[in-house]
Amino acid sequence: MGLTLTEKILKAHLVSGSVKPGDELSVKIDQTLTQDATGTMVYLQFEAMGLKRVRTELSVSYVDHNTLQNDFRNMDDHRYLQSAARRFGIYFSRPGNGICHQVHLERFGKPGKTLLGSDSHTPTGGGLGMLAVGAGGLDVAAALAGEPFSLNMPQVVGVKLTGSLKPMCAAKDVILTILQQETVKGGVGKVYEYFGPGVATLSVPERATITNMGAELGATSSIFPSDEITKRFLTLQKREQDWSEQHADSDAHYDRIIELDLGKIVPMAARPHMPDRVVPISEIEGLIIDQIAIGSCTNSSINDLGIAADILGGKHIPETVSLGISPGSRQVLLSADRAGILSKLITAGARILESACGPCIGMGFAPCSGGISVRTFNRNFKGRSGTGDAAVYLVSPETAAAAALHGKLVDPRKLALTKRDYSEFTEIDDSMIIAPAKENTAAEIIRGPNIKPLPLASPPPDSIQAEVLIKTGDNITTDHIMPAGAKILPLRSNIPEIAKHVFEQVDTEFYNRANKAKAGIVVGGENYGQGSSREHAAIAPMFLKVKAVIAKSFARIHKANLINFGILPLELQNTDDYEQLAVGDQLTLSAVPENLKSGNPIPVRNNTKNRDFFVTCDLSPRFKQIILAGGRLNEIKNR
Ligand code: MIC
Ligand code: SF4
Repeated sequence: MGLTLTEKILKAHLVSGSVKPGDELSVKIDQTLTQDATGTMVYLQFEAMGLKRVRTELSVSYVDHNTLQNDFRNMDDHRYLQSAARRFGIYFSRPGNGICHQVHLERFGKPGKTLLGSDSHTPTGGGLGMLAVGAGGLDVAAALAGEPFSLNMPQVVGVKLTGSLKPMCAAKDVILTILQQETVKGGVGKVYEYFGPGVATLSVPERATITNMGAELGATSSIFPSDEITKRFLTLQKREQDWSEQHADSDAHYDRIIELDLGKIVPMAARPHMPDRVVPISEIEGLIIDQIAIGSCTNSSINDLGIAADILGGKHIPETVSLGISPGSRQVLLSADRAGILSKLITAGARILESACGPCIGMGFAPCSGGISVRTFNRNFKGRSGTGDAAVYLVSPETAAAAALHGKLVDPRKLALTKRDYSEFTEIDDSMIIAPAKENTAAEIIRGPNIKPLPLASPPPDSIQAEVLIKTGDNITTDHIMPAGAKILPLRSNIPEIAKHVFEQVDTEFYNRANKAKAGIVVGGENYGQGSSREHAAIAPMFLKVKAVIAKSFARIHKANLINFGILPLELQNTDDYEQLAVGDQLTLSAVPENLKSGNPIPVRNNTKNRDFFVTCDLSPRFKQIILAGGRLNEIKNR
């Protein structure tokens, strides 16, 4: 039987294990990417490993998240990252050069390669036919040191595309449709692999919009074949030598197949406050809006800005709305200038923001109180925009621009325009990327006063006595656990400070309660820790003495981050026991290391309720080794 593209790439990079479903395997990582909000931790961890130079084929350090620079802290981090890149042989993409995923797609991604990134939207690279996976910073630091990346063989879901998109219907509407069907937890443990005749009708940036937002399905990755369209994209990037053909065998076996006729896709929107609350625009047409934002790693290519300019060109936005545009990269900005797109947008009243994550992560352009904001982004979690009571709708650039023109949601098909291809205006300028020196250097690493050492976890004791500090519902995101935004992001290099904000949007008393308790436990529902890769959602709770999370189920990256930082990810053997647990309950977990080793359920005594129940910790041999060592840094040191 033939192989899927996912299996082919994994097999070609296999270090141990096999591609049999459910098996643990480890693979060689060719490329890594980091961004500044997770990157400082990555390079602090890499420094702690004591190597002179990275052992990957290519590694890039991007600065795109913390670019507001309200005080010294952001730029101190940038300096640290730049000096670490110089010292360890890493490309450095300077602030202003663009969002990591967009720039990586343009300048570095290669079909057939593996990419590990300390950002959950790393699968954007799947638009080029590479296997790109998001992970916690420590896993990326280990990959920089040449360690393979381990995962359980995901199921491969084939998405068969037929037909072609109708005018004003977009790639964003495709992934929103899939999210509507599959939900934010439907993709856990899966790779979505696209195939079929519809693939050839989508450009690389369109494919990348789809693979980018596969992260919202909870998927390990998403991937498209690499074909003539990919070749054309790389040729426009003056990188035709990086192209290779990549596709599944014609008789490949998929664990499941989803069939999607692109011709039937209609404009969609994800309503507040989850990316899977998707409805057709026609159902919510007429909604009055306050703000529109076009950009983010999901939708800020030249054609995304181009269609907005074509919709808005020669017209002006009404005085009731504010329109912000953050081009995905400096390349997009320069090309949009060359194509006359920028002047059309500016004349129409758009505010041109920096080429960075910006409003997507609450770094500026927050909506007004109770505001309705329509965004081309990928996440609409409550409070993420920077305004706690704002309502964010996720849409395509077509729908966003139509909304900007009318001050309300309008089905963009009513504008009867056809999307133009602006890619011929692609302007290459790598002058904001600093290439690594060929030789090892002893260049000094510059550390500002906000960069504090990383705290270490310790191995689990025989029995754990701890208090339930918080009880959450299903689908809790890492934004709930460790919020981002303009106030908190600058604290990413300072764990004692950032720890004060853990769970603050959900429960303002969490920090005080955790401080008073000798040790803590978090109780969660299904899909606990979905969303970003930020390991701060594990490191900061670890710093606050959280010993375990007891949940119904976990999201992949967060579970790995908990293990890496020595917090036990425990699943309720009987999910009904969830009802019995409450904040303040004193729990005793017995024979912890013994049961972790054997894989047997761990008995838990709820001393407050006088009840007993069991939790399970079903870990691969490698994860067991890490958790028993008290986290991955300890485990690497032990070796
Ligand atoms: C996000 O979109 O939530 C982020 C900010 O890019 C995160 C990374 C981070 O928290 O630094 C992600 O997606 O992994
Ligand atoms: Fe940046 Fe938003 Fe993309 Fe995260 S999702 S990398 S914050 S643009």
